[in-house]
Amino acid sequence: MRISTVELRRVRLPLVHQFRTSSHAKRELEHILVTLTASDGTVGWGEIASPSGPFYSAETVESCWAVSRSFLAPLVLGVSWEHPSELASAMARVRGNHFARAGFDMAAWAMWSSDNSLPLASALGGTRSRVAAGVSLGIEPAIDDLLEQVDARVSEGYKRVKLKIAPGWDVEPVRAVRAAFPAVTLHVDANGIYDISEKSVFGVLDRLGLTMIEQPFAPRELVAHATLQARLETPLCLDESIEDIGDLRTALHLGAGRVINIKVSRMGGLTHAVRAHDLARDAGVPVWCGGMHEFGVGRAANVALSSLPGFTLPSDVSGSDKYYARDITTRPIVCTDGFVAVPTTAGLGWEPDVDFLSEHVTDQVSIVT
Ligand code: OSB
Ligand code: MG
Repeated sequence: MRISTVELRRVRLPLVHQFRTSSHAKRELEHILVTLTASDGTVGWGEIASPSGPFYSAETVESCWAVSRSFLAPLVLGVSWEHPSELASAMARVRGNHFARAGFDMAAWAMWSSDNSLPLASALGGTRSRVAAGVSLGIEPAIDDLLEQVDARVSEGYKRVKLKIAPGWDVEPVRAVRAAFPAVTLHVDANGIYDISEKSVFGVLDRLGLTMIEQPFAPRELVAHATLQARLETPLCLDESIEDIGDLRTALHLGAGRVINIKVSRMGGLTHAVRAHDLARDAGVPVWCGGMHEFGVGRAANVALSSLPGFTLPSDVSGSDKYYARDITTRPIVCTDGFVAVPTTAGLGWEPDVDFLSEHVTDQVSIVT
């Protein structure tokens, strides 16, 4: 295939509920939608789901916009390819910038699967007809607010609840949730905020029956994660630490975690996310798909990825309604009784609603050969 046009749209949507992690808070999101059109007219959509500021990873919406326009678009416009992995290899000339690369890679997979009349999930090697959905809850003003959130999500049937933690918001809220919901599958995510000398907090959390403790330390502190993991019963899960296959290989070698959160954005796209899945599966390490509050396009890619056999833990594929009053796709992504059905139609499975989208576009550019 040969791509003849790249369109980039910056799209802004408000969140229905403020989301706070140990690193930042947000009330609205601005993501970049990538539309690739091939010379035969086939179209593929992808989403660059970078947060606005460089607090989760080094990327920002601005950096993604600049790299996409100046480097990725010219690069993909010049390449002839038979499979999305070839385009991913071509884009790997660009170091880092994984969120930006992910948007292009996702669009290539959407285009390729629709051109081959395959659902995206099957194109990736997915085997499940529905995927178990977990939900991620931010830091709330007070414990009662958090309990209310957990109650609502558990009643809706979500299969797992993840709580964001930070110093000053860890043992107390987690204990309160555990006491009120003794049977709920619960995990915590620190987004790398704790100092590697921290012991007592993890000692207490280790006795609260958590499925995992996600990213306690800074991304590059793999040895510290391995040391902590050796002292804990609870599996550690790595998120920010795993930006590429090399990171994953190192983490598995060190025993830095027993669970891996695979994010399409953080890994630089579906091509690398599938490779990470394969490597973890060969090592006997369970994985789940993490989210970045994706709009419907990126969320659809997460659903497809989560259908692969190694995704044995509930993924962050909450219904669109958990984050947006109205999603950018013609149909929202719906979670029923804790599951999202994997589409059986060719391509992404959800269509962007271009009219609705255009009302929320803050900037757009079209780049042609
Ligand atoms: O660590 O998973 C994270 C959102 C922003 C930054 C980091 C994270 C998150 C989430 C989003 O938890 C969860 C979702 O998209 O469903
Ligand atoms: Mg995380």
